Amino acid sequence: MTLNRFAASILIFPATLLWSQAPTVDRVGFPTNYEALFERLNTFDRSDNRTVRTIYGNGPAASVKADTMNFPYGSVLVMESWRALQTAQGVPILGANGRFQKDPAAVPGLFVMRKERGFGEAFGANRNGEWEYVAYRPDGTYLNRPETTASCATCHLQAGALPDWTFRVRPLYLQEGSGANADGVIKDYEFIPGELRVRADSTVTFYNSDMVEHTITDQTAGGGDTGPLKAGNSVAIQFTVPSEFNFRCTIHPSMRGKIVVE
Ligand code: HEC
Ligand SMILES: [Cu+2]
Repeated sequence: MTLNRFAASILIFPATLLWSQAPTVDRVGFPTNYEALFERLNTFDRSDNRTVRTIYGNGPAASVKADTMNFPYGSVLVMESWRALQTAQGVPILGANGRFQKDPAAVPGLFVMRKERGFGEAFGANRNGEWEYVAYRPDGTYLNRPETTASCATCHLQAGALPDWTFRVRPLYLQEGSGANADGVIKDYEFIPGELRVRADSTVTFYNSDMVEHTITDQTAGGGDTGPLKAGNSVAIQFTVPSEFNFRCTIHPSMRGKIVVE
């Protein structure tokens, strides 16, 4: 009888632990002066929540360029999440380059992850490698204290071990992707959409979401040519006067598309 109750209390113990499996001490540390001291790895417009997100890495983190990513100990990644400038209706106001702009009145969130030997153990079943997480405001106060970072680890688990539990630091995004939202994509040897209508003086961003290189080449003699656009790269093309552009990929001539500038 006594033995049974003892066994029961042991069973409850791990269940209680599951609720709060996160570090209790901040071993990540506020990334003082990250804008000047870290390397800017990637910046992109996130349209679903209308933020401009910039990822910075310190020296060790920025040294990782290979296809398979394995960050050295001492790596620190900072993701600055900044509210985009937008109208009262929540429509982002684009800058001259066709990109979201930071709202100067907003206070960004700083999401930070640090990798050190043995880090992450406190996350238990949700541990992803040797990373620990914390989120700060620029003044050093907490958005997420260590105790509340179980969700960070749980979500980053999705990224998988191959890119070392990171999402957007992969070479595909690191290289030349502009980070703007795409007006058109190139996928599976096709321009999508095949025909695009834009107003004069618009900037159109194309992403190559395919695994191979393609070009966007105007078919009229002397017309514009992007040259080979690598997988994961993007290009912004500005159209100034009303006209019709028929373009194709010079590498795969059956790939054709059209932009009507109205
Ligand atoms: C709901 C899932 C989710 C949660 C929760 C989450 N992240 Fe992320 N995190 C992402 C995604 C996805 C990205 C890639 C950027 C994007 O798409 O917005 C990212 C990117 C990052 C990056 C840049 C490196 C990378 O992986 O690309 C850092 C640093 C980061 N997150 C830290 C944190 C911290 C700290 C927390 C908790 C306070 C947290 N994250 C919680 C999904 C999540
Ligand atoms: Cu092609």
